[in-house]
Amino acid sequence: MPRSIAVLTNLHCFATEDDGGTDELYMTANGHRFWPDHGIFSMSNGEDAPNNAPMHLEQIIPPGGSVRIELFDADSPDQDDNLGAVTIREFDAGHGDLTADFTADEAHYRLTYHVE
Ligand SMILES: [Ca+2]
Ligand SMILES: [Ca+2]
Repeated sequence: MPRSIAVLTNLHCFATEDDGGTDELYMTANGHRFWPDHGIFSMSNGEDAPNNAPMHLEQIIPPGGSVRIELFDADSPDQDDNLGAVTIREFDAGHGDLTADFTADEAHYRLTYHVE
């Protein structure tokens, strides 16, 4: 069976969660932190991630399964904020670019992805 891969190609920030105007972000896939490679990535309103290079994050979708992507804003000493989740499935393949919004805690981020 050919395996399906979720490819995340952009994250756009419409509104940060933090009042200061910049969020300290990371993403998890099925509960495992995978982006960025180390630490956090900062974003402000109107920005796309990453700033310097095309985003191309691949996550293998288990056959018949799914990949759950969650976005977090790191806070200290408070607990990190979960900004929302998107579940990507095999049957999303062949539908071209898809988007999903993370909108928890009055934040607004849009993830662009496809399944190949
Ligand atoms: Ca926060
Ligand atoms: Ca923060």
